[in-house]
Amino acid sequence: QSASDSSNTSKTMSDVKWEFPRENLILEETLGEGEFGRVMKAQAWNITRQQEYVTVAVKMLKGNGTHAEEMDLFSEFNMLKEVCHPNVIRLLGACTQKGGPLYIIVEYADLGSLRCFLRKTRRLEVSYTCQVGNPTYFVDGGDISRQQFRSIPWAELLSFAWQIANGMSYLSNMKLIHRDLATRNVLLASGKVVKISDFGLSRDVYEGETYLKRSKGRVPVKWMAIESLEDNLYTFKSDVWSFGVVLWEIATLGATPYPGVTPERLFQLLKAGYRMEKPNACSDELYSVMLMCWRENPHDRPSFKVLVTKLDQMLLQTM
Ligand code: ACK
Repeated sequence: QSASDSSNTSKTMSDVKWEFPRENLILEETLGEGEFGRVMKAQAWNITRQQEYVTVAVKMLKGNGTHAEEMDLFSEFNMLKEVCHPNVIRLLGACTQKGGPLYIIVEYADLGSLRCFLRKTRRLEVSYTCQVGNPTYFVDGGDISRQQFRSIPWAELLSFAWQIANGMSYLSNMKLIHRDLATRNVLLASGKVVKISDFGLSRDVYEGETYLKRSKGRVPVKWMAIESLEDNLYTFKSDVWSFGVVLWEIATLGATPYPGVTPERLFQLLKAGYRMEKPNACSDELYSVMLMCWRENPHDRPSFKVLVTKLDQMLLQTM
């Protein structure tokens, strides 16, 4: 392709450094599907230049993806090219050429999403408690008593929180706002290493530190900061709010936030000062961090750097 006939968009879309031959990719089962996207498990030949097949995850659009969704996937590709951190999902390559669909190839996280992982731990406990009675503890959104029902060590939960804060601290240093931080978008690789994923909605911050969302799509209301709900404003500090919700998800082993509250009612409740209660299974210290993340004024919320330090201290206390 000559310089004269390549548009600006196609220049950012294809990238020789990352291009992977489609014929070297064997797609396997679907790992998950969203409204427009699909993630498939696959085997990639020689992607690590080791003359071997490596298990990878391939992100693509479903048939009904529009141009805007395709742009979101390209934007995710472009973000991933810039980042390299142990707690952020790693880009391995992409198939952008030869008229086929766009494939983004990332490292495979064999333990799946943190949300599923946490809920599975809980399900094991359901069968256990069912034998001793009272399964009502496990209604979605309900709390789990720390002493009685949690089989996953508290230090492990804190380690997940610490790793997410660490990855987010890196992203904010890179001037990237995630905009959809939630345990469903955090993956676990072997060794329970956290990988922040799903950059579809994330944006580079070129001007100032605020991103104003232009169009209304499906929005993750229960993870959104008060200013994002009110004015579509996204900053590093709105990611910090979402991180507070992630801490709540971790402490409840993957419950859905604001149980019983409809998304329509949430904004008024938050505006009136309502915040989620401390989960039974949560330390006072971790809950106080959640409340800091949910302060109405974004400037009063801690940075990810401060959150890493706080979680570090909490982890040390468990040793
Ligand atoms: O909880 P899961 O099994 O793990 O369901 C979701 C689903 O796809 C939609 O995001 C899974 N998934 C996404 N990316 C990856 C990946 N890189 N490695 C493994 N599973 C993934 C995720």
